[in-house]
Amino acid sequence: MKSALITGITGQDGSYLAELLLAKGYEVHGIVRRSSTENFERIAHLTGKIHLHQADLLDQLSIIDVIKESNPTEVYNLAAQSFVPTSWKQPVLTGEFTAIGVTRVLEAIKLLGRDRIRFYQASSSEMFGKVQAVPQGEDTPFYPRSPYGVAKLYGHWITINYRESYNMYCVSGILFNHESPRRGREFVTRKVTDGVARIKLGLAKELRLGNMDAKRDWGFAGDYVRAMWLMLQQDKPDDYVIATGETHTVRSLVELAFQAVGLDWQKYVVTDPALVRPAEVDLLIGDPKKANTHLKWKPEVTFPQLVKMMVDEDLKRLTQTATTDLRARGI
Ligand code: NDP
Ligand code: GDR
Repeated sequence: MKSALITGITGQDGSYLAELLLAKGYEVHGIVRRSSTENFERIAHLTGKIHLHQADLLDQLSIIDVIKESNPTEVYNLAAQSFVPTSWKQPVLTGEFTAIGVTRVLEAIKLLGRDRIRFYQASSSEMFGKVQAVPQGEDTPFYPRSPYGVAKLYGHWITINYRESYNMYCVSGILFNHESPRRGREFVTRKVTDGVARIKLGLAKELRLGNMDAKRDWGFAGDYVRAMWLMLQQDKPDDYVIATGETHTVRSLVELAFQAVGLDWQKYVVTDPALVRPAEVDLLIGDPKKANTHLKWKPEVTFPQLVKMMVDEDLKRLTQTATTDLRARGI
C-alpha cells in the first residue's frame, strides 16, 4: 500500500489532496501543529480515515520523528504562511516556515529515505511577481514582489538543489491561484463570494476591497491537487507550471459573483486604499502546455463555474447558520 505524508493537511489544498489520495487507496498521514483551539474543519469529514501527527515546520526533530512514524512513500509539502499581505507584517516568520521549512523537510527525507521517498514542493506563481514574460511558463525568469514570493523562490530552488545534489526524487509544482469553497476568507475570491452571500442575505451592507485591476489566473483547487499527485507518478522528477491559461481581473470576479445573486456590484463595493499592497503583482497568466502534454493534466472547472460554486456554497452555509441560530433562540 502506498502511503503519503501531507504537511499543511488542515489547509485548503491539504484537505482536497487527502480526499484524492484516500480515493486512490493510499494510507494518508498529515502533520498538524499545536494550537489552543483545533482548526480541523476542512478535514473533519475524514476523521478515522487519516492519521494525524503533531509536528511543526519550525521544529526539525518533530519532522524527522513524523517521517519515521508514518514511513511514507510520498511527501507533499503544502504547509506555509500562505497569505501574501501577512508576509510584509511577519517577513522573518514567513521565511522560517515558507523557505527554511522546506529544507527541514528535505533534510529529514535525506536522512531517512532519500531513495525511497518522493517529495512534492508547493511552489507558486507569486515567484513570477513583476512578470518578465506573458504567459509565464517553466522557463520564465522569476522576480518576486513580496517576502512570501521571495521565500517561495528559496523553497523552489532548494528543492531543485536536493534533486541535483543528492539525486533525490524532488519536484516543484509552480501552481497559479486555485480556489474553492474551502479557501480561507482572507483571500480575494472567498472574501468576495462570502461578502456577496452576506449582502444577499441582509447580513452586510458593503464589501471593501483593494486593487480591483490586478489580474489572476484562477482555477479550482480540486483540479490542482490532481496535478500534484501526477507529478509524483512520473518516471523522472521535473517541475511544472499548473494553470488554466486564462486571466481575469478582480473586477470581473466581483461582477460575476454579484451577477450570480442578481445584484449590481457598483452599489456595494467600496475600494479601500488600506487594502492595497506595498508592491503588487499586476498580471499572472500561466502557460500549462508542459503539464497538458507530459502529465495529461487539464483543469475541469471553468472560472464562471468556480465563482458560482463558491457563491452557492457561501449562501448555503450562511443560510444554515442563520436557521440554526434562530432555532437555538427558539424563533
Ligand atoms: P492554506 O493557507 O489554506 O494552508 C496552509 C497550511 O499550512 C495549513 O494547514 C497550516 O496549518 C499549515 N502551516 C502553516 N505554518 C505551519 C507550520 N509552521 N508548521 C506546520 N504547518 C503549518 O494554504 P493552501 O492550502 O491554499 O496552499 C497550500 C500550499 O500551496 C501553500 O504552501 C501555499 O503557499 C501554496 N500555494 C497555494 C496556492 C493557492 O492558490 N492556494 C497557489 C500556489 C501555491 P494551520 O491550519 O495550523 O494554520
Ligand atoms: P494572492 O491571492 O496574493 O494572489 O496569493 P489573494 O487572493 O490574496 O489576492 C489576489 C489579488 O487580489 C487583490 N485584492 C485583494 N486581495 C485580498 N486578499 N483582499 C482584498 O480585499 C483584495 N482586493 C484586491 C490583491 O491585491 C491581489 O492582486 C494567493 C495565495 O494563495 C498564495 O499563497 C499563492 O501562492 C498565490 O495565490 C498563487
